[in-house]
Amino acid sequence: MNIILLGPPGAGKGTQAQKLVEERGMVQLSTGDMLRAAKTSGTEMGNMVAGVMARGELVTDEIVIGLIREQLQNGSEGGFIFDGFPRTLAQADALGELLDEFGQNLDAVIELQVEDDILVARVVNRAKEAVAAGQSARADDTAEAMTTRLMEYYKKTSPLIGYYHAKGQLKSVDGLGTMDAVQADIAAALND
Ligand code: B4P
Repeated sequence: MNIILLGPPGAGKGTQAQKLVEERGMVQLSTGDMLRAAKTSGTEMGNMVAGVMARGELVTDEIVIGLIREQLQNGSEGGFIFDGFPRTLAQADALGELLDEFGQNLDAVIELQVEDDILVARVVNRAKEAVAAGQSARADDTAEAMTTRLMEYYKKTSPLIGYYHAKGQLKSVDGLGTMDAVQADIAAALND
C-alpha cells in the first residue's frame, strides 16, 4: 500500500507516519526530514535550502522531486508513506509519473484537518520543549515562520485536496484528537 499524508504544517503528518511505520512496516518518505538532513550536510544544496526552510517557504519542486525519485528506486515491500510530499500540483503530477515508472499505485491520500490556531500552538510548543530539553528548536517552528508556512500551504498545497478528491483517492481525517485517536481514525479510513 502506498499512501500520502496531506495537511498543513504541524497537522501531525510526521507523527502519524511514524505510527504507520510501526504498525504496518511501511517506509516513511518525509521530504522535510530529507531536507533537514541535507541542511546539516554542508552541501551546496543543503546551504541553499536552509534559508528557504527557515523562512517557512517551500523548497523548489525540482529538488524535492529529485529526493523522492532517489528513494523510490530502493523499493519497499510494505509500501511507502509520502509524508509532506507532494506539496504542489507539479509535485503531485511528478509523483503520479514516478509511481507509473516504478510500477506502483497510489492507494489513498489521508488529509489531516486541524485549525490554524492549534497548528501554531503545536509548533511553538515543540520549539519550547526542544529548548527545555537542551536541544535546538527547528528554525521554522516560530509563530513568525508559521505565518509564511500557512500562507504557502493555502496557496500551493491546499489545491491538492480537490486534485485527489477528483481522483476518488481522498480520505479526510480529524487531526484534532489525541495522537492515538488520530491513529485509530487513519486506520479506519485505510480499512474502509
Ligand atoms: P515538514 O517536515 O513536512 O513538517 P510539518 O509540515 O511542519 O509538520 P507535520 O505535519 O509533519 O507535523 P508533526 O507531526 O511534526 O516540513 C518542514 C519544511 O520543509 C516545510 O515548511 C518546507 O520548507 C520544507 N518541505 C518539506 N517538504 C516539502 C515539499 N514537498 N516541497 C517543498 N518544501 C518542502 O507535528 C507537529 C507538532 O504537533 C509536534 O510537536 C507533534 O508532537 C505535535 N502533534 C502531532 N499530532 C498531535 C496531536 N494529535 N495532538 C497534539 N499534538 C500533536
